[in-house]
Amino acid sequence: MDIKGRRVSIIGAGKSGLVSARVLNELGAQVLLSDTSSLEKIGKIIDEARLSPSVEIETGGHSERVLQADFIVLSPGVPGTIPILQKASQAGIPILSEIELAYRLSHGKRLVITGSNGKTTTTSLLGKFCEKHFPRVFVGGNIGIPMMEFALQTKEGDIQVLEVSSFQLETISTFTPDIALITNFFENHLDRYPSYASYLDAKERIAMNLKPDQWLILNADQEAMLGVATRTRARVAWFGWNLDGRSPGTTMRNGMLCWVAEDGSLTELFHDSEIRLLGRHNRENVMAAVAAAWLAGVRQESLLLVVSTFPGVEHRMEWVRQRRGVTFINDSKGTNCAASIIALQACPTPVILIAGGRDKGTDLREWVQAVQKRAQGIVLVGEARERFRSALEGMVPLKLAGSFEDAVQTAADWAREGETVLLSPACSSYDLFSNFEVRGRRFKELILALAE
Ligand code: UMA
Repeated sequence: MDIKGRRVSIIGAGKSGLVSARVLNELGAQVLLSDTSSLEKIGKIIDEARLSPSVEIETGGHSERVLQADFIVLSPGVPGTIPILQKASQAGIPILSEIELAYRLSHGKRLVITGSNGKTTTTSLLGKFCEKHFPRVFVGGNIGIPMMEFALQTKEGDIQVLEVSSFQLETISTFTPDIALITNFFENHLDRYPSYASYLDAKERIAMNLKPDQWLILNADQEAMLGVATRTRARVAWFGWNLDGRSPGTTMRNGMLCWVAEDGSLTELFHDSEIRLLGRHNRENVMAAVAAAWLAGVRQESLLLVVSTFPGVEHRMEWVRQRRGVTFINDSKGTNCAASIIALQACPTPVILIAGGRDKGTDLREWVQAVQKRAQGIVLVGEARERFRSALEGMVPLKLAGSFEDAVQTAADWAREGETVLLSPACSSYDLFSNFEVRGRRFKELILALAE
């Protein structure tokens, strides 16, 4: 991709925008970095990025200057519907997501994971599998390390293991995985998409450029995936508890994780008891990651080495502390109802749940059922408090907290010996925090500071 001398406007000065600005500037582009937040709010982050003075920065809104560009690079958190982007589209200015730009600037094979839940665990695990087998592996994307961070370091023969979100996929055009994987579909992000169907459409874009010799790995236990399988030109592989005669793919048979070849023959890879991760949902993540690794060429010994030692991901069912017989678990990454249900189900003891944050407007019925079943009590916090309260009133003892700190203290005081305090908010963190990681870290800090 020819960058030198091109005028580029970057929308959003978060992780994706800042690294894109740095790299494009290094490659000789004239860069404008534009953000709606005030300089007061994001000045420190921009300073820390130490951009060259030749990068122009505008804060407090996107002005018409954005339109003086050969192309626009869009941060994933910015919806494509904002007025300045509509004007850009009308003016025929190409709009590229950060992952599209990184794709065009990088080399090697891309193993790409999307889905509603389990993306981060699957991506991390697949990254570890690959590291055991290939000399150079880069792991990034929605997992918190923008692809642009390493795009220029990649070369032919390298492996990139990438978690991508529906947001990032909205503005791809040529981005093509060598192996694509969809973990599952659950309702999420209805604050950004007009319907569940449009959210799924965005996710399915992972497959839009796949060619017949590339792989699309799908969840055999979800009916919606059958439709995806019929719409793709790629070769389809599966993972799941019940492959229902489909192959190739991974499944569990008699406690063994197996690879099922195209002709139906089985290769037993390792026993379920070798997997260090907890919970049924994590078995699904392991089956998914193994399917991708196997197709990429990773074999049994490396797979076993990794699954038997991989402890899981920070902020995802992360054990924090045992205090007065109460276990504290940080599942700050549980940013939607389905993830929060899974967390509740994976907890072995009665739970005091901390939930709430920025409301995504999703249907709460199934979540309410899971809360009723597993939680002794629930502490609600953040913008979603009132809607969640109306949905739960009379079903489970609940308390409202005025702040996150108050919520944590209330839950810790409420829990009795043998119970678990679980932070799994079913909401994003943006009402009170800059992201779920900051929320999870604050939770851990508060828990670790509680007197013995
Ligand atoms: N902004 C504008 N104009 C707008 C809206 C926002 O300028 O109209 C600005 C904000 O003021 C802010 C900046 O955009 O300064 C933030 O951009 P961003 O939200 O794209 O944040 P990044 O730091 O670039 O992080 C993004 C992903 N964030 C989102 O998709 C919301 C990160 O995923 C990802 O790790 C990172 O790129 C690297 O690839 C986070 C996430 O929550 C973890 N993802 C969602 C999820 O997993 O559910 C999709």
